[in-house]
Amino acid sequence: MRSDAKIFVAGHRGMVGSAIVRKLEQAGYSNLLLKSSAELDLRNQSAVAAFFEQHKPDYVFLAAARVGGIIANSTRKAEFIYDNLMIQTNVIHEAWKSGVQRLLFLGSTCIYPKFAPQPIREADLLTSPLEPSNDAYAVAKIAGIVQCRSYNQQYGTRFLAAMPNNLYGPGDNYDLTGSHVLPALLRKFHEAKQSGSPNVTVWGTGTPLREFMHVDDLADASLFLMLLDDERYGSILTYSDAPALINVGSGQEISIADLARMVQQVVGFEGELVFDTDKPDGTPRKLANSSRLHALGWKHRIELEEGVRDAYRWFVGHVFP
Ligand code: GFB
Repeated sequence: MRSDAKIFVAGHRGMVGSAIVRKLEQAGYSNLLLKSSAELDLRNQSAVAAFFEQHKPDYVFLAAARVGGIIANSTRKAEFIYDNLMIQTNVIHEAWKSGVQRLLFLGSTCIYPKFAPQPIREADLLTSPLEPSNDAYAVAKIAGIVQCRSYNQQYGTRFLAAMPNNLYGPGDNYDLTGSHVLPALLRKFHEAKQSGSPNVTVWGTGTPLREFMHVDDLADASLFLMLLDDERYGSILTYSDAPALINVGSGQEISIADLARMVQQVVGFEGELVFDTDKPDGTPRKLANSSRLHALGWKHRIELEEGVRDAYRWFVGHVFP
């Protein structure tokens, strides 16, 4: 990817897209195409077609998506399936039509079966039923993977799908009804500390295991994949058991209860934890097998506690000073 390559970062205002933009700028890429959703509604087929026709990007990072935590996923399934299908279908299709050289489609490890063998390999996709709380989101993302594969096979494109684990970091969503667990806990502990509340409620039993990664590590992995030489990039596209699909994990697995204790300590809250078992646990475990990415030479850099401290600094500086 030449330093003057025209790069479209779809979803650059979100946590993932903005981290990719920061990474690209640090790496010296300045010809970035960035459109807010008000300027370009990616769900609108003709608007997306006109955009690609006019700008003809060389590379695409497809980070635009409707995302959310376990409650948002289970209560707003229609939005999750419609928005994600529309966005990715339009962008992937127009990327093919306008001759994009490489496209990186970002999803999530919740595409894998609820009871997939752990750590989950790329080849475990579609081998047994999904976790029901986020099946609409997962089915949309699976469709995007299959779209990339199908276009690669039929049209000779070089589109790749990368599946990160649970992400967190600057620019996260701190709305308690829509957010993921880590930003929710940062906010809950912070507010409890400020108000002198004696306890903080953690959803579920605390036993589910999740793998977390700082979004700056995902941005680093995304650029790493985009910059792979043709042979290594092509090797991912042609894996016989899972073409065009690669996990991006950190291996940093922790129970929700231990995560809550870590956040409690980082924030400095001295009260009690209360587990609300009326709230869903979701899938019991979701650890990605990232050996393919590791074999290519990439590894995360930001350890969980350091990342949580960074996310808390950002939260205090931007959300609830
Ligand atoms: O992060 P989270 O919402 O999503 O929840 P998933 C992870 C775990 O944390 C669940 C528990 O067991 C939650 O019950 N949890 C505890 C909390 N306290 C809280 C809280 O205050 N807020 C939230 N949100 N959770 C999502 C999928 O699944 O993972 C998406 O729904 C996506 O599709 C994302 O794939 C990465 O990890 O369960």
